[in-house]
Amino acid sequence: MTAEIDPQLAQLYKDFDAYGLLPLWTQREDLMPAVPQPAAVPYRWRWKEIHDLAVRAGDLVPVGRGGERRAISLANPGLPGLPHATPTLWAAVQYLGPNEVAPVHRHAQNAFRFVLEGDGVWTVVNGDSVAMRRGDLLLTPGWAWHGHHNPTDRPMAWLDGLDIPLSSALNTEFFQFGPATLDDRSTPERSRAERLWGQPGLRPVSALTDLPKSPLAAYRWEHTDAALTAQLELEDEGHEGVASPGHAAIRFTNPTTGDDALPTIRTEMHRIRAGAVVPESRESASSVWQVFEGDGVFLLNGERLEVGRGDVVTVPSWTEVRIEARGDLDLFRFGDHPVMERLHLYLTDRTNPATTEGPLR
Ligand code: GTQ
Ligand code: FE2
Repeated sequence: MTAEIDPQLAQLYKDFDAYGLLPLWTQREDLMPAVPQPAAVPYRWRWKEIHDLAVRAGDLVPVGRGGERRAISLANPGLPGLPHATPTLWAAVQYLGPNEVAPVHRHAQNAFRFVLEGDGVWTVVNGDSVAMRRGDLLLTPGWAWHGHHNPTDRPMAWLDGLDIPLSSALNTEFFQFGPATLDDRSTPERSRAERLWGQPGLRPVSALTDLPKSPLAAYRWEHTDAALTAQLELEDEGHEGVASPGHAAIRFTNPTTGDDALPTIRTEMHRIRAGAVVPESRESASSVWQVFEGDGVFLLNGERLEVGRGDVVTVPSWTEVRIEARGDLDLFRFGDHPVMERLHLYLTDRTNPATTEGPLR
């Protein structure tokens, strides 16, 4: 039997097109699938590979006004041609050579830096010089002026995370150049932000108005490490505190509100004991993980990805994730959870209402 196409129906579709119209009924499953069907794919970048390429870019490509940053984005192969790790998140390796300066600018996009290894760069945020060292998380909230300078004779590379793809999808991009030269090239041990905000539980009485973006420019590894160590010690002593058995986790937060450090990006550090497992789960948020130390396996929709120091893994929405620690495994993770939560779009495989047959209401 040949499907005769009704000439009138064919004309209807032609006319829809001519008048800028598209019907729902031919695309319903793509537009409204039962669960998220991201084009982005689970993927792993090896630190050695991306770092070697950043070093080569350091030799060949100057950093300066216009291009602004020697940052190489981790581009999800499921989103061809786009510099996006997930539909909402940018992840990049940035490289600054000896005595180089990345010029001052500001933008609506929120940013952070996470340091896998090395030191010697100061990021200057709203005129406050912030040292970057191994294990530190440094914040550059939207609209903060920022430039980076490396006064040493050693290069440095780190991971950048921004909400560039989200901003692009929402058409909320704004950008402004700063002065041509970075005047403040001071190299303090401790930033003014840390001196004012960096003592746990202590708030300056001069700053009692809550801020949507964290005023604490740096979250130091010393504190992160101590918090994770304490959780596992408490577990050994039979007390509460760990996220799940053998799995310590902390979230970087805004000290004025207790919310996520950045309004659009969740940032966390996880420590999984050797041999421990974070069991399978799915969520309607996308994440990027970087191995800070140790090695293990990410099982993403059942696919085994071995990971070691510095490797970066991207986890699109609704990907089933299971993590196995081979040795003790320290993981930095960032995700778009604050956006999903604020829009009441955050679901997990345990809270998806469509998986249970409820009464029609
Ligand atoms: O360091 O200011 O990876 O503006 C992308 C955009 C880094 C930065 C990126 C940026 C920056
Ligand atoms: Fe920037």
